[in-house]
Order: sequence, then structure tokens, then C-alpha cells
Amino acid sequence: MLLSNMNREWWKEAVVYQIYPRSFQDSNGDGIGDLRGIINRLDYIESLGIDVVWLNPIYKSPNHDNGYDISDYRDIMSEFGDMADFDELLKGMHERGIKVVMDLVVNHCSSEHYWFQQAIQSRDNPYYDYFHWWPAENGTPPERWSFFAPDASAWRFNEATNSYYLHYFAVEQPDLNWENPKVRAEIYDMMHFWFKKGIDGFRMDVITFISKHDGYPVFEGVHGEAMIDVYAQGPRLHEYLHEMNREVLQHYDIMTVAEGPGTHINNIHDLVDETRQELNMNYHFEHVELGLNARKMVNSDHRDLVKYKKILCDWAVEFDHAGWGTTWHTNHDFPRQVSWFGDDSDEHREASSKLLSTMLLTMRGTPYYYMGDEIGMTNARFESIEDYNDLMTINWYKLTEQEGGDTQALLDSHKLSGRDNARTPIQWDSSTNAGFTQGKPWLKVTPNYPTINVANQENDPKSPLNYFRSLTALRKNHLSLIYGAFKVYLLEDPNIFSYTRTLDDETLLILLNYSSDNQTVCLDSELLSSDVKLNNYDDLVVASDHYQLKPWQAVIIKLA
Ligand code: TEU
Ligand code: CA
Repeated sequence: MLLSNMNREWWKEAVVYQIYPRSFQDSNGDGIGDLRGIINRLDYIESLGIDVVWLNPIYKSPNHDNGYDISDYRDIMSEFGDMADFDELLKGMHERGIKVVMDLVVNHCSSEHYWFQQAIQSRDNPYYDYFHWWPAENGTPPERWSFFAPDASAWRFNEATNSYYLHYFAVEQPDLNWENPKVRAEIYDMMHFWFKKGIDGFRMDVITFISKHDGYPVFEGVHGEAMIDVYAQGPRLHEYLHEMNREVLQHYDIMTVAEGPGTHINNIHDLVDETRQELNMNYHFEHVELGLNARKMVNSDHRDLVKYKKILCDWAVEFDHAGWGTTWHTNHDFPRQVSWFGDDSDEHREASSKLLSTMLLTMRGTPYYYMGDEIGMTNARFESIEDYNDLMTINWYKLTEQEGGDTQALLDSHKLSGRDNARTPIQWDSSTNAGFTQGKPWLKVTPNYPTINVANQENDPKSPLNYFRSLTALRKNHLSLIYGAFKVYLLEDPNIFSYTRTLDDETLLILLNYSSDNQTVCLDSELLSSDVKLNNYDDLVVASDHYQLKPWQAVIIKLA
């Protein structure tokens, strides 16, 4: 591939760093991270060499789902601060050359939003049509599965209107009715409000769900969680996104990324190809859901490297001619990368966390990197349901209990897969509560903070933190890692992930040993070189027909 043929864009060259504000840094001792806390850590954020920060929702919210239930889209959650703090934060980021992407949560709002409070009064209320309803005189509504409802049903009866409203997520998260042009106009107007403040883009929460099937038909033969793929097939999804692009997005130099449950290779081009004029990027869930059954129960595919590689490689080459992809291992909804994909034992934690970061920053697509992974933070592994805050784990626990199921098995799986694993406070130092708060943290700090923390790693040139900084720097100096052609080797090898990235006259080989054992990697002579650009060990054994890799060794090698 030739750079001169590439359609260069800043968001293709960026590394996105995700901040979950609730858990980043508390500044006033109430145990909840806040905007002032982020402002106080701006120099740290800049030191990482990242380009964009994605903030999870910071809007006014009663926090049934930690900000994903928004009661006022133009105001800041009181626990996080106020609009003056936001303006200062945005300015501070921009002064450091960092762009800011906000979460756009418009599939649903909060049941405390003015629109919903009006809507539930009567069918004549002008806001009634802002939501989706099933009139009770039509009988029981057809099955719709809810992620978070205590009874798993996405319909909830409302007495005053004698109708059921739709909520794909919690009862407190009613779905907005995009079929109503007034709703779309309100949303576009709100997006302009934030773009005029100077934000640099949106990560769009479950944006693939916004178009509902007319008349709420029965989804024949599809039940429970399997409905996710059907939810993503709403008939007017692309019409709405194209309209949003025309009305809002195309007027600014910004980036957009869909959170895309239900996206697959067979439908992705409709969403992200340039000619479609919809969104820039999407993230799918295929590799992070590998090994997960319903209710995030873990199955044996969890450690199947060959399946994992095949998913990632298929997506990497899918954008050869059009569109652009993303890479990620976790976020606030998934376990810590080192605990799920690596080996978080004392022996291998640092090497494996460096390896996983290497994959994310050298694979094709814009990396979305989750806060805390740069120091190799691990899963919290809560023992008791009492320790959980997340309504997902709590509701599935209750559901399992009601069904007379195995609640211990659910807890055991969620120690590995639960969302709260990645939501524990950032481990800044070895002082009380890891330096996150002077008060009582809203979610327990992971007990390994005296060992795993930023302060310890700052002064250690070989720490995961400093390795991550080298990676972001290296990526900036090698456009082949961004625009280069992707080619995989040894696809069927159950331990090794190896691939090249080639642009103009440069080829980089990335060798990753996803195992806690030594591995011999036999490759053709043109793939053997000792010109090492980055290595998570001090040395690399290159023989006449193979490389010898140590446990979780990751190397980036320039080929002659
Ligand atoms: O998550 C949407 C969502 O349901 C998936 O990420 C889901 O967790 C995954 O498919 C399960 O394997 C978004 C937000 O990221 C999440 O925090 C919110 O709770 C949810 O939307 C509702 O707004
Ligand atoms: Ca606080």
C-alpha cells in the first residue's frame, strides 16, 4: 500500500483513551470521580501520548446506569461538577493537543427526563409520541428482551396512559421514538450545542438500536439476548444516520464512532463506508463476546486464540477498500484486558499486559484504549453480590435466584466477565484508597493497589506504563502501523499471533506470544530480522529459521 493513495484523517491516526469519570480521580472526598479530578490529572493524560479522550456520560443523571440514563442533555451531573468545570476541562485538553469525544446516549433517556415525565401523563400529552408505546387494549405486547429489567421484559405498564412503554435497557431508561421528527430535531439541536462548545466528536451509545420495527411485530423464533441482532436491523437506521450526518455531523471537523451491538462484517459497510455519509467508525463485539454465553456466563471459547485471531483478521482486511475499523479489548462494560485475554498472575501480568497493548496499537484500525490498562490493572473479582454496583450483574443475579438457578455459578463467571471489574478506581499510588479519594470510594478499590499503581511505574523505565508511552510514540513515527497493509502468518498456531504491516517501502513484523510458555516461531527467511523497534523483554533470540519467544513476549521488528 502507498501512503499517497491513503485518505489521511486525524481520527485514523489517533489513539483514543477512554476515561470513565466516576472512577478516574475524586477531587472533593465524596468518593466519586469528577471533572476537577480529571483536570488535576491532565499532565498525566498528556504524558501518555494519546490523541483523543472519550468521556463516558457526564450529563445530568439519576445514575441508575451510571450516567447512561440522562435527565438533562445540556447540563452536567452534579456529582461530576458543573458546566464551568467542563469548559475548563475542554480548554485544558485542547491546550495539550488532546481532542475530546463525548458519549451520545440517544437510544433512550432517563425516566426522570422532562419529556418522559410529560409523556406518562396522558396519551394527549405532546410528549407521549416521544416514546414507544403499546396500548393495553391491544393485549399483551410481543416479546422484547431487556438488558436490565428485573423481569427481562422491555415493556413496562403505565397506569395513566393505559399503555406499555418500551425500554431495551432499565425500566428507568425509556427508548426514544426516532420515528417522531420532533425527537430527531431535538437530538440534532442538542448535538449542535455540544459541537459549538468545541467538542471533537461523539461515541454513540447503542446507536444501532434507534430504529424500531413498525408496529412492534413478533420476532419469530428469536428470544432473549438473541434479539440484539434484530434490534440492530431496524428498517430506518441508515436513513436516520444519514440525516444526522446531513443535519449535524458534516458541518464540523469531528469524529464519530458507533457502539454497534449487532454489527457484523455482512452489514458494517452500510454504516461506515465514506460514500454512505453516516459514521466514521464502529466497534463490534465479536472478539470480546467470544467465550461468553447469555448473562455473561463464561464458556470454553474464552481462551481460544485461533478463533480470536480469525475474528480480528477478518475485520482487519475488511476495510482494505472502504471504511475504517477500530481495535479494543475492553471498556467499562467488559473485564480488564489483562485478566480476560492475558495472564494476571504476578509472574506474567506485566509482560502480558504489554503484549495486549502492543496488539491494540499495531493492528489495523483506530485503537480505543481503556484507562488503567496502561498500568495493567486487573479484575476486581468481587466475592459477594453485595460488592457489586452494576445493575447488570445485580439483576441477572436476582433473575437466576428467582428461577432457582445457580447463583454461585453466576458470581463465579462474573468474577471474570462482570462489568464492575473494569469500573474500580484508578490505582494512582499506595496510599489509602490508591490515591483515588480521601473519602469512601463508590466502588471498592482492587486490593492489589499497593503493588499495581501509577506512582510505582512512573520511575521504572520497564513498567507497563512506560512501555505504553513508547508504543504511542512508535506508532506516531511509523505510519505503516496505521495505513499499512495487514497480513497474518501462522493463523492456525494456538499460541502465536504474528502479522506484518506494510506501507511504501517499510514492513514491520509484529510477533506476539499469547502463552505463559516459551515458543518457537518458524518463519521464512524474509521474515527474520533482528532490527527490533520495541520489545517487552531485554532481548530476542533470532535463529536461522525461527524466533524464540519467552512467555508473553511481544516484539515489533523492522524487516529488511
Ligand atoms: O452498552 C450497550 C451494551 O449493551 C453492550 O455494550 C453490552 O454490554 C454488550 O453487548 C454485552 O456483552 C452501552 C453502554 O456502554 C453501557 O454502559 C450501558 O449500560 C448501555 O449502553 C445502556 O446505555
Ligand atoms: Ca467527587
